[in-house]
Amino acid sequence: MTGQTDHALRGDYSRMRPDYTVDQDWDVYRPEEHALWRRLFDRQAALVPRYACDEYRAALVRLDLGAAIPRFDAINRKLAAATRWELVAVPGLVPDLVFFEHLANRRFPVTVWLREPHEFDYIVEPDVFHDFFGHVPMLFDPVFADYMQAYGKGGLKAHALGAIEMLARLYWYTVEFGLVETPAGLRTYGAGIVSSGGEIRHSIESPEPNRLGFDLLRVMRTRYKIDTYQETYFVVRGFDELFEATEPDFAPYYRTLAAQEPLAASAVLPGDRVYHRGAAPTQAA
Ligand code: HBI
Ligand code: FE
Repeated sequence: MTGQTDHALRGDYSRMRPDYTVDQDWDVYRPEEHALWRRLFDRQAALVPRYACDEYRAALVRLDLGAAIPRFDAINRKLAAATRWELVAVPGLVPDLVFFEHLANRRFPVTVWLREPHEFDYIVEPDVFHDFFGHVPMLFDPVFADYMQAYGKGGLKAHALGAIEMLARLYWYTVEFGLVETPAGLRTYGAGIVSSGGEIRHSIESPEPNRLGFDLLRVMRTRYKIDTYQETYFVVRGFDELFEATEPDFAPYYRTLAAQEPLAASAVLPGDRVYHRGAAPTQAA
């Protein structure tokens, strides 16, 4: 979810603090919003056992999110004990630098508003269901939690080097749309996938998209589209692979990448580790 949206942002930014946080005001949610949350939760919870990784599933079971829009402060008590992360309520998308600053301090921004019923199947901006159901369970995994903080610290440096776009690609192809290899086959951990009614199945079962091995430079070189299913999913062999990838200083990578043409989302290169070569028409070339 990059901050570059061409439409006005939906949230109410009028009451936010200098760090873009607001109070969740849980009592303001209407009964029909809790009912919509339950419908969204029930649809995804039925799909998670088959398509989501064990780390995600183990956390989701412990969180008991199905009854109503969660109270961030109640979950924070469990999250702090598990990985020292804290959820902070925000009106919606926040500027890149603000976002990275929160992540670098183990604070995850969660949007407070919920989509409208007609957006049941698709929403452009992240709402509380995307942010909470999609992102929060993985913050309970210690290795992934450390990756998210390392990502935030990297974002602050990338911002200084004008390399935000490359880092946004890393976030997009891992945190939002990442797959992981397991003994039982490929599973998802990406928030954008696990919170989507259609893409959770598509990402694992469809013959259309490519499924390629994660490689940091390859991912940071690859464009993405925000309003269609992904044409390529990248697969990590474990979350420590993600954390280790963020260890080195990225500045040399940015210099290498600045000298290379970005790749189309559908590209497959000779050096790629190919789990599945996509069959979609756009791949023909
Ligand atoms: N703001 N609330 C919020 N949530 C995001 O996921 C988010 C953001 N601002 C910027 C941003 N993501 C992107 O720039 C990052 O994906 C790089
Ligand atoms: Fe997200």
